[in-house]
Formats: sequence, C-alpha cells, structure tokens
Amino acid sequence: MSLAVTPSASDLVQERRLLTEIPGPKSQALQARKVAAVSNGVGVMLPVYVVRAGGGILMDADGNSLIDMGSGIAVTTVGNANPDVVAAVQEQVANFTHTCFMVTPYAGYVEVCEALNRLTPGDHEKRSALFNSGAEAIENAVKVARAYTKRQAVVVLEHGYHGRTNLTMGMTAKNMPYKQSFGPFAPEIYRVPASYPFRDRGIKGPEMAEVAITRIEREIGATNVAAIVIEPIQGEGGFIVPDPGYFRGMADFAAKNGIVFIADEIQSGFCRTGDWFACQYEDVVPDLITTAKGIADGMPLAGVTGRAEIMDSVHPGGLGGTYGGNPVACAAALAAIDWMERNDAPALAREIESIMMPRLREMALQFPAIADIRGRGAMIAIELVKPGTMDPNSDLAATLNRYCHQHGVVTLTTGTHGNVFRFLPPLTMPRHLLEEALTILQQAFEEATA
Ligand code: PLZ
Repeated sequence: MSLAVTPSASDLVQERRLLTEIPGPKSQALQARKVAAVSNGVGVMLPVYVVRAGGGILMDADGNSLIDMGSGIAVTTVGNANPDVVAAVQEQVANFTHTCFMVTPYAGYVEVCEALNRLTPGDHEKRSALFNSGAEAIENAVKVARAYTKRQAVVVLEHGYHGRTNLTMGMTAKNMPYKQSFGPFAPEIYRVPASYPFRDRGIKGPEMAEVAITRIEREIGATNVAAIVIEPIQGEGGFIVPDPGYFRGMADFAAKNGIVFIADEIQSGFCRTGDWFACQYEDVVPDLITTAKGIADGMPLAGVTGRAEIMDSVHPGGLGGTYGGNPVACAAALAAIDWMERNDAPALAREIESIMMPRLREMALQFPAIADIRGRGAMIAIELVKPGTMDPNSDLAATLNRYCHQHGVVTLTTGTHGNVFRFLPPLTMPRHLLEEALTILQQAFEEATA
C-alpha cells in the first residue's frame, strides 16, 4: 500500500472517490455553522469537513475521499491516525491524561527528550525541553539563547516563518496574513538576506552569506547577537532551498562569534526531506534545533534540543508551561518516532521525491509558467511565474489549487508572493495516489492554460 515497505497505514480504502461536489452539502452546512461560531480571523482553505483519514486519504462528511498532499502542513508524516500512534495514545489516555511534568513527572517526557537527543545531529551531550507548538518552541529557544549569551539581538532571514505569537510574528517576514494590524512587535529582531537561488541572479551561497554577515556586523554588531534562527529549507517562505554554502556560512559565522545557531526544523524535520533533519544535508550541526509538526503525528508537541551547556544555562524553573510535553502527546511521539525508525522514513521521503521530480520536470517542459522546481524528499514545490518573466503568478497558483480541490486533491500554496505550489504528502502515500494527484495537477495546468 505504501511506496516501498507496505507499512499498512490504515484500513481506509486508498482511492480518490468523489460522491458529491466539493465541498458537499454536509460540509457546506458545517461551514455555515463555522461562519456563525468561529472567529472570522481563523481562515479555512478548503471547507471539506474531515471525518476519517489515513494512508494517503482524507474522507469528508459527505463520504468523499480526497488525496492528501498536505499532511495538515507537514504534520502527519507517518500517516494520519497511524495505527501504532493510535494504539499508543489509547493506552496512555486510559492510564492518565495529565499531571503537569513540572509537578509530578512521567517517563514519556524523558523518553521523548532522550530520542530527540539521540536523533538530532551531533554527538555532543544534549538536553531537550518540550512544549505545545512550533511557535512556543521558537520562543523558548530564543529565551535559552539569551540566557546563555547574555545578549539580546535575534537575527532572522527574509522569507522566514517562525510562528504567530508576538515574538515569532516579529521574527516572521511576511506581513499578510500573519502580522497586519497586530503590532507592535518585540524589539531586537533583525532581518538579513536569505539565499533564494531562483531569484538571486547567480549569487552563490557563500557570497550571499557574506552579504548577510556584513549586514550583521555593520548594523547590529556580532557581540550583541544572541541567536541566528534559520529554517534549513524555508517553508512558508516558499520551500526555498538555500544555495550550498549559505547555511554553512551562517553557522560558521555564529560559531566564531559566540552566537547560538538555531535551526528551525519545525517543518523540515523528522524525515520530511529525506534526512532525519534537513540541516544534515549540508552537514551542519546546529547549537539548538526546534522541532514540532511531524514529531507526534498531529498531537500537539514541540521540542527544543541542543548543547547541554546552553540548555542547562537557564535557572531551574525558567522553562515550562502547564501542558508542555503532555503525556498523550509524548506517547504519540514515541510511537511515531519508532515507526520512522522501523520503516526507514527518510528513504520513503526520497522515494516520493524520485517519483515526483521527473513528473514535475515533464510538466515544466509543457507549461512555461513552471519556472523552478525545488525541495527535497517529500517537501517539494514549483514556483509559478507569468511566462517569459520573473513576475510571480499567484493567480495561477490559486486557479490550480481550486482545480485540484474540486477534483479531490488537497494541495497547498505557499511563498512570500503566494505563487508557490507545494507538496507535503504523508510518507504512507500509496504510489498510485501520488501518481494520480500529479495527473490531476497536469489536468489543472491544461485547463488553466487552455
Ligand atoms: N517554524 C518553520 O513552518 C508552522 C504555519 C501555518 P506552530 N508552519 C505552518 C499557519 O498559517 O499558522 C511553523 C513553521 C516553522 C515555526 C512554525 C510555527 O509552528 O506549531 O504553527 O506554532
């Protein structure tokens, strides 16, 4: 059922099946209730209301089965409702649901930290701490870096995304929809150029790192910088894979200047890119690494992992939160991590890449709007332009997205200009559904450009 190893992910029939229009009448009725009950500020991309999911399928309230090319934004990497995760959660939830680790602890939290310390890059001594969301992990990584360095400045990148809390909004590059009218933002956040090979007019990675480093030295002063926070592959910014040498150049600069180098692997981590962590591709060992999303198959859990001397520099009681490292979320994480290890999840991600890339390259020959194909593993995207120019084509991205949705494929767009079409299938995606999703994308292009 899956790509290679057949880790039967679910008893849901693995086929795309449309019984009604999308969204169907039951979903439409639920959406009307949503509008009446849920803040308008909480957007919904595709209002099909899900009742079951697994393998490569999302099933909605009207009985439609859609192909899931989004994994809930890179979360259900081991397959939605993965049976191992379900069993672990059920066992834990029947034993106890919560104690608060800071009050009376439990083994699951410690075991997740042990797994994070073992799996993240580098064989130095490490410590971890657990939280509820990616944004919270970033907040805490910055707290730790400031406590350790006794400095304040935080350096982030153009096109970076780190969350929606006040600090992480300030660290996020894009205004709409994340920041508009929500300021003022936290101080001491500085943005420097990222490496964006498609739009950098031939500037190589090391050269772009020099540009960013010069900016840090001139405008902030290296000795004032607590942390540099970088996504090894930028997610919400448009699946931007930096040119080789950029990421390493920034990490080396941090090391030379006593700056804590933080890899935000919240989207790219946990086997998504064909490695356990995307920073392994350039052989970079970050001081701290933030994780969330794929760690626990959708149960809310996030982590900060890093050098023991940095993580232990915080005073006792300085880190925490009522729910951080909730026992049910920890049980899910341990089952998800075990599944990834047993099924060689990085290889499954690479196999998805090997199926998608040739199909996308073929489409690019036919449709000149596809100006760049990039990403790694099961984190792949195409950037769309107005043919013959470099102008972002967000209208086409929206049109393709609509076509795919109406034809039962859940796709996502991304990017600073909204012109990047991204693919984040679960690693349990059966090959025939992956191929079918690509065929529907092909048809979407045909119709949009007819
Ligand atoms: N860092 C690299 O990708 C979350 C955002 C969806 P939270 N990305 C999806 C949305 O529109 O809110 C993300 C990320 C990276 C941090 C985060 C934040 O993680 O769990 O959403 O707080």
